[in-house]
Amino acid sequence: MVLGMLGVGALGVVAGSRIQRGVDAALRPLTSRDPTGLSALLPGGDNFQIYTVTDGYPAADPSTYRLRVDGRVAAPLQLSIADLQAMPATTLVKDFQCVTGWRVPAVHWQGVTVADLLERAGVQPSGSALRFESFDGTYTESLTLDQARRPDVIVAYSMLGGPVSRAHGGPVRLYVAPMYGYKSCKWLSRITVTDQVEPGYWETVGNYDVNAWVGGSNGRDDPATS
Ligand SMILES: Nc1nc2c(c(=O)[nH]1)N[C@H]1C(S)=C(S)[C@@H](COP(=O)(O)O)O[C@H]1N2
Ligand SMILES: [Mo]
Repeated sequence: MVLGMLGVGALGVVAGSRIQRGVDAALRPLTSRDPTGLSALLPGGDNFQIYTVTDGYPAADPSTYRLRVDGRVAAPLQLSIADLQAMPATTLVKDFQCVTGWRVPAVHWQGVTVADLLERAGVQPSGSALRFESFDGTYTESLTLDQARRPDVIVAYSMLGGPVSRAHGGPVRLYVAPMYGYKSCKWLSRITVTDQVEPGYWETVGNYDVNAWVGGSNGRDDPATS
C-alpha cells in the first residue's frame, strides 16, 4: 500500500516535472483555450502542468516554515505546519482547472479553511478582502472575504495523497476550488486582510478576471459564444 502510493507519487512527479515558465503569459490564454473540451475527457492521471513565474521553485524548510496572517485582524498569527495540522482538517476531492484549458479531475486536497484562519485571527470591521503572498517573492493573489470564507477554499498542506511537493507549491499552498488555478497561490507565506481587493499577479500581468469562477469568468460563459 505504502509502496503503491509512493509509485503514484513518483509518476506524478515525472508527469508534472516540466517547468512551464511564463506559459500563462499575457493574452496567450485567449488563443490557447481548449475549444474542443477534449482535455477534460482524458481519463485520470496526474496531468498537472507545473507553473512558476520566477526562475525556479523556491524552497522552505517545513520545520521552520511559518504562515503569517496579518493586516486588519485583531490578533496576527504565525503558524507552523504543526499549528495548521492541529486545526480542524478539511478534505476536498475536486478538480483543478487552469484557465488555459488543462484540468486534473478529482484531486485529493487537505488543509484548513481560510475561514477558520480568519476566525482565529479575528477580522476587523474595516477588512473586506485578502491578499495572498508567495515566498517566491513575486506571485500574489486576492479574494474577497466572502469568497475566502467558502468551505471549499483552503490552505492546503496535503495534495495528491502526500505533503504538497515543492514543485506544487509546498510546504503550503492555497486551493480555491471554485476558481481557476491562478487563484491557488503556491509557496504561500502570508495572508493579509486588506480594505479592498488588490488584483493578483496574472490579473495584472495577464489581464485575467479577478473573480475567477470556473466556467463563469475569462469569457467562459459569454452568452454570445456558448
Ligand atoms: N507562486 C505561484 N503560484 C501559482 C502560479 C505561479 O506561477 N506561482 N501559477 C498559478 C497557475 S496559473 C496555476 S494553473 C497553478 C498551477 O499549479 P501547479 O503548478 O501545482 O500545477 O498555480 C497557480 N499558482
Ligand atoms: Mo493557470
